[in-house]
Amino acid sequence: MSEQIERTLVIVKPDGFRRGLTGEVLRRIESKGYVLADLHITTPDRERLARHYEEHQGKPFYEPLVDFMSSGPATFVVVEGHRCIEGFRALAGATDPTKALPGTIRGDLGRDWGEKVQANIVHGSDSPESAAREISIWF
Ligand code: RTP
Ligand code: MG
Repeated sequence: MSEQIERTLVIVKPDGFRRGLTGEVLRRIESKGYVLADLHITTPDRERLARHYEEHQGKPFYEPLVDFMSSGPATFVVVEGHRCIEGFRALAGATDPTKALPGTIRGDLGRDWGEKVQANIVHGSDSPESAAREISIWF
């Protein structure tokens, strides 16, 4: 079967940006063999975050999540490569950085800071449908 280029949306979240981890995250994506197809830095606005996180509206962590995500600059990256949606989720590791395995971005670089919401450095789309929807929101 021939290679099929897939695209995913990666966000280096405001905690990753503040901690100076943007380059480290991009390095891991490139080292894995994926391509950085597009990239920009912006402080996410609440209107686009509401669309991005619509599946989480009404959950207890929703408001803290939007507060956290709009707290400063973040880097939005379109990543390309065969099976990169699943592949980046593996690179990122478990949502909870305390449980994320060493070797993953969240496992190596993240921890629990005792905040209301998990500050876990990166976002990665979880399906082809989510990736297309999320890329259209931010690009
Ligand atoms: P992401 O969407 O950021 O790639 O992360 P994910 O799929 O692993 O996690 P998801 O369930 O989609 O949740 C989105 C983000 O909300 C924050 N969260 N905090 N109980 C909590 O403290 C909690 N639950 C979710 C995290 O920042 C998570 O990445
Ligand atoms: Mg998610």
